[in-house]
Amino acid sequence: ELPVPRYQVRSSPSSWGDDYKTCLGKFQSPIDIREKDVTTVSFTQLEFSNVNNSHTAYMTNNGHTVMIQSFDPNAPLISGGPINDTYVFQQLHFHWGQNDNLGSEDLINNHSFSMELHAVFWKKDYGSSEAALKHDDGLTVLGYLYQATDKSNPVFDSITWQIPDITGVGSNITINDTSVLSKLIAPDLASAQNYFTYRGSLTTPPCLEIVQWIDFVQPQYISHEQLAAFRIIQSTDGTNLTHNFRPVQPLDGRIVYRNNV
Ligand code: SG4
Ligand code: ZN
Repeated sequence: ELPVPRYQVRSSPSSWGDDYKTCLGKFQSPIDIREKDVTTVSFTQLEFSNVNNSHTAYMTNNGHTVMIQSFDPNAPLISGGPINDTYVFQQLHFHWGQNDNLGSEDLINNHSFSMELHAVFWKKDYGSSEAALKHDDGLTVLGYLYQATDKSNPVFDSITWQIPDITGVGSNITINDTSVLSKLIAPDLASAQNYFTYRGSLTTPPCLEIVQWIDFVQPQYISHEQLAAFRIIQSTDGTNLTHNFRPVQPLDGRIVYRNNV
């Protein structure tokens, strides 16, 4: 079991390092991606498989985010691009803010987006997501930025109306749309190759430095109302989870790459 992050004042991200020294390391996430400082590289094609199959997906309030999982043996897979091996989908979850002007974890040119989706994949060779956590190339996380707008995004039709059913910590439901994973994580072919990538960490304690981050450049959209639905869930300490993003961490000389498209 991983420790539960708290975003309230009393155990805010700035004090995670007191108990988890790794959170003070030199490969921490999130970061501010400055476009003028990125290095352009031609990666091989980033490939998705099993992603468009139908998947029974479950949505859980784990006390620190809304998380969507599938226990399907034919889980989505990724390979290629900046990663050398096959990585298996484990779960996706969201980070949001107190208002629509902030909420994303990674920033682009110091700009915050309103929400960020993380799709977490573990390296297949390591046999399980738990075992993968012990290796410095254990995880790849795909990051999708969302900007709040007036227009609602049909991808969230099967999600936001059910969030009131999972306000309690630990509650979960089955999502009534077996293509929800595909809609959330399979970007169209052109956008799929347009990404930033860098070496970083989990953005919650224990902040393990085991993640190849792949952040898609093209932002997605979500309506103000759809986004507001996320802020009603309860957090572990009983208050509303109004925000759950970690502030940006020092780059410490790391290079951020951009795929040449
Ligand atoms: C969220 O709290 C997820 O619920 C956690 O997933 C996740 O930890 C954590 O964020 C950190 O992931 O992509 N933001 S992140 O760096 O995936 C892991 C679970 O607790 C290990 C399963
Ligand atoms: Zn995350």
